[in-house]
Amino acid sequence: MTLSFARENRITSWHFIIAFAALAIGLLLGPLQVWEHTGIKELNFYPYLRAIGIQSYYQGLTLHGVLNALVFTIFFITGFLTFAATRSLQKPLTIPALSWTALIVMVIGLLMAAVPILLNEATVLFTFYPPLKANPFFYIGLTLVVVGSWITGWSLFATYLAWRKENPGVQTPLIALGSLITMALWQLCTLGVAVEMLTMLIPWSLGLIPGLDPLLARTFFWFTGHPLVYFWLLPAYVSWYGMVPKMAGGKLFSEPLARLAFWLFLLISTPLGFHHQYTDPGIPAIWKYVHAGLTFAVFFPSLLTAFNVIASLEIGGRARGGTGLFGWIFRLPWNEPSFATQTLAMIIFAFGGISGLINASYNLNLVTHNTVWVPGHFHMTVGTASALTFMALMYWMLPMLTGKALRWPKLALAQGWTWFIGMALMSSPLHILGLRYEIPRRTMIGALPYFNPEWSPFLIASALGGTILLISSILFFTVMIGTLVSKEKLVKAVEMPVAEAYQPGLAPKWLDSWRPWLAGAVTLVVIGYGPMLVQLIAQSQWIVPGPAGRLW
Ligand code: HAS
Ligand code: CU
Repeated sequence: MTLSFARENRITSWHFIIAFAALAIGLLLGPLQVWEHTGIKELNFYPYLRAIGIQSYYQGLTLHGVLNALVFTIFFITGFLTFAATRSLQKPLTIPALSWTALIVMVIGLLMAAVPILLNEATVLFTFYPPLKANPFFYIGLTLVVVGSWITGWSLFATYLAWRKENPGVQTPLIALGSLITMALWQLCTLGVAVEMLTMLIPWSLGLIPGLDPLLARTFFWFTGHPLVYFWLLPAYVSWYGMVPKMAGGKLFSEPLARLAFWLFLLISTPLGFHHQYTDPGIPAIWKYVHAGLTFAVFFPSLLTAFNVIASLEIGGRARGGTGLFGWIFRLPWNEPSFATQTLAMIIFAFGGISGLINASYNLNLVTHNTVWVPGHFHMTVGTASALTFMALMYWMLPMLTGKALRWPKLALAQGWTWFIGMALMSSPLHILGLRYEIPRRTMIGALPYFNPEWSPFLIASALGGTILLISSILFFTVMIGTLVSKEKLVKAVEMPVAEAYQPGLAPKWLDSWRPWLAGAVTLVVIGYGPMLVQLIAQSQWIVPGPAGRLW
């Protein structure tokens, strides 16, 4: 009996339409920021933006951060995981109404959050740190986007439970397991931001409580804020483990190790948010060291991934006739847009990971924190490992969802390479400027009274990189829209690539049982956050009023 996934395709397609619409707008602010940073007056376009409603740098930066880092990612990921999990289980959604409801709740939330930003009433950036204050609809809207994403997860868990009942004793396919673990991690880690929104930011912005405790708010935010990065990363890992080895003509070198990596992310990702708060007073150093140690621990599953994915690519390269120590690299399908672009994303991510480890080092972080080093880091991680992988997935998913052949595949290939070159050129100077000159992040650098001409070569290189990224973005949307309007049908149906295990059936049972890993994750959260949260709540002073009066 051939299964129909037409409904799942429609749900995924709507998620993708909204995700890439958000990206299209959010991306545009990027080049404006790097051009302004050069300090070259002619490249500062902010005064002209007033004509289209962008009143301030911080409104633009909030649009850039919220649309790219929150809206694009959450809509894309919930759509992709719905697609990947149901295809991998070979089981359509058990309660599709739940997934539709999820999407509707997310869209309502998006509209509620977007309007205040566009009205310049929510210039609090994507981390919305109080005592900066926004229009309450901004907070309520983002809360609904997260609630909607939870409902997507519940729909996937219901489908999975039904699958488990119908397939007793059968091991969960890897792509489904990675997708479901990502959703489980998301449900656990978003409890922090849910508490922050419901008990602090929403009542405070509505004027129901006179003030709040910024340290407590930040702590709840970073309870979510770091595991959020793995919610962004793990869908890319689902593809890098579960699909890319197949595209390379290889096999997944170690399937058990891949499973272990996903479980370790669930286990360790949440209780380490203090590495974003090393300079926050009021958190004893000992707890910062505990979180630093756990951050180094969560580095490990990514190292496993690097080893396993490269070994899997090597199997593919050698199967294509590659020889010698590195000859296999050149035999990989570099002419295939989705494969090449994802592999380029991995290479950039390796450097983003290294700068993440430097961030995680308590003492080094005191040098890099709040400097442009950090945006340098996260444009290589979420801006490339995640965002570029998500774009690359579209090079086979769009044909699969539309039945149309990918238009201009060579342009798609050019898009991957221009993103790779543009991002390397945009982000590397930011690392140097942050480390050597401690230039502050989230700042109109070109307008700084202490602008130092020594910075200019690096800022101009970064602006050149941002310009190349703009060209890459235009290439991406050209290929997408070209494919959507093209009449050329696929000659052969596109299937989701599923990598086989190099040695099948090796994964032990404990790599397919949820209870111990979930129990471990919750226990680590209680240990890693419990005592400090009790103390911070007990000593909290809800007296910081934020800006006086109504902002709207
Ligand atoms: Fe981070 C700040 C530490 C990963 C995103 N991070 C941020 C912020 C964002 C972000 C958005 O400890 C700023 C938040 C804000 O606005 O304040 N980060 C880490 C660490 C990791 C890490 C230790 N970050 C990510 C990922 C992100 C992301 C992933 C998004 C997707 N980060 C920090 C810290 C801060 C921080 C501090 C706070 C800084 C401050 O002071 O504010 C690790 O998880 C990284 C592990 C990654 C690796 C790389 C493995 C390489 C792989 C690819 C190999 C394959 C290749 C292909 C090379 C170890 C898997 C080869 C190809 C062939 C052809 C052979
Ligand atoms: Cu972090």
